[in-house]
Amino acid sequence: MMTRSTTQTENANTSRHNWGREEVTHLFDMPFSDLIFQAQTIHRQFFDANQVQMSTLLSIKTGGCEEDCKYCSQSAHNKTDVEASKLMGTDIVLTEAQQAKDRGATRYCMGAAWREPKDRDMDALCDMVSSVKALGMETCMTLGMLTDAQAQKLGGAGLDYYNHNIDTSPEFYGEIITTRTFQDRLDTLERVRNAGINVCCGGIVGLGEKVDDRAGMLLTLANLPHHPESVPINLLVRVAGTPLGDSATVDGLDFVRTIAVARILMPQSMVRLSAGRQQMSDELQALCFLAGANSIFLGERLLTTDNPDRDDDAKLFEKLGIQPMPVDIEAQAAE
Ligand code: SAM
Ligand code: DTB
Ligand code: SF4
Repeated sequence: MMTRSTTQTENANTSRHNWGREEVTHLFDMPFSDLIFQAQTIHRQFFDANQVQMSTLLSIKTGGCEEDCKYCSQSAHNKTDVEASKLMGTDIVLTEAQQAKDRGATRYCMGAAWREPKDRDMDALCDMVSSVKALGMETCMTLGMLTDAQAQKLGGAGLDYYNHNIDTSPEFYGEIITTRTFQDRLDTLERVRNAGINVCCGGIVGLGEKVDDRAGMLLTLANLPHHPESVPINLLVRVAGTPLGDSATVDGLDFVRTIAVARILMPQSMVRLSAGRQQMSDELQALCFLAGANSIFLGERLLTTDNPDRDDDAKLFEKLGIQPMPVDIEAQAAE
């Protein structure tokens, strides 16, 4: 078996898993400066505040997905411009991954528009994992629901992280997805955890949820038996042709509050300022970093939508004094 770059047992058990809903609501209600100060103080106990982990995404199988996620460009239920494609070959994945590495990414995240992978695809997926690792990059996959055997197989190939989001609160979830349940998501997360793969799990802000739902989403994550090592907080990318294509914009400061609360509840996790950076000003991104975000997607494409230009990102990091996080520091994974 290939080794993973991080392990789930390295850290002392210093984080809480018994947060109450009122405590989380209270955090969301705090005066902004007090909240950011608390988040930044906690952030500095566990991380270098000027280092940001850089991942790059690739859609290895695009569109035609049978799930009905209301935000997604790739759902067959939504009439978007995205064209469906078959699973990409390892050779193309490798070329793209090498380019991402050359441009400064340390982790390569491969996403497929599936409800779940088919067993016949598992060998090709494992081949991608081991080949990308051989380039000296960390690997992440997001393929939908997994069986125990599939999780074990990916773990055996050396997969470092598996991304599977809860997306929103248990209460609001049914408004966004009807083709699989919140519990299905938790079950996959447990299988990933049991296979010894680091968990990447977060959600989306801007689905029409209430602040209470943002609290419910973060409370669910923070009270898992282990905090996800990586917590992506996505700002909804409004895609034409999806039911949420015309959703109201999110107040930037409310988005920053969500990042800050995630940082306070899960002090040792990497909090990723995930989708939506393209729609944010430099100032808003800077506030997100101040609130404790320390991971981003680098590269001009997310899965099917745009991410900031390389040059714009380079200028922003220069202005903010942000350095890429070396992989060995990342290894201080959440407990
Ligand atoms: N099909 C797999 C699944 O749903 O688990 C993997 C890919 S899916 C695109 C991964 C995650 O991306 C979703 O759970 C959602 O949180 C996020 N996402 C998808 N479309 C988005 C959008 N338009 N804006 C923000 N986040 C989005
Ligand atoms: C996550 O939480 N965000 C990424 C990753 N996990 C797979 C995906 C963002 C997708 C944004 C919309 C798109 O590009 O299709
Ligand atoms: Fe499919 Fe994932 Fe998009 Fe949902 S989020 S429609 S499961 S690709």
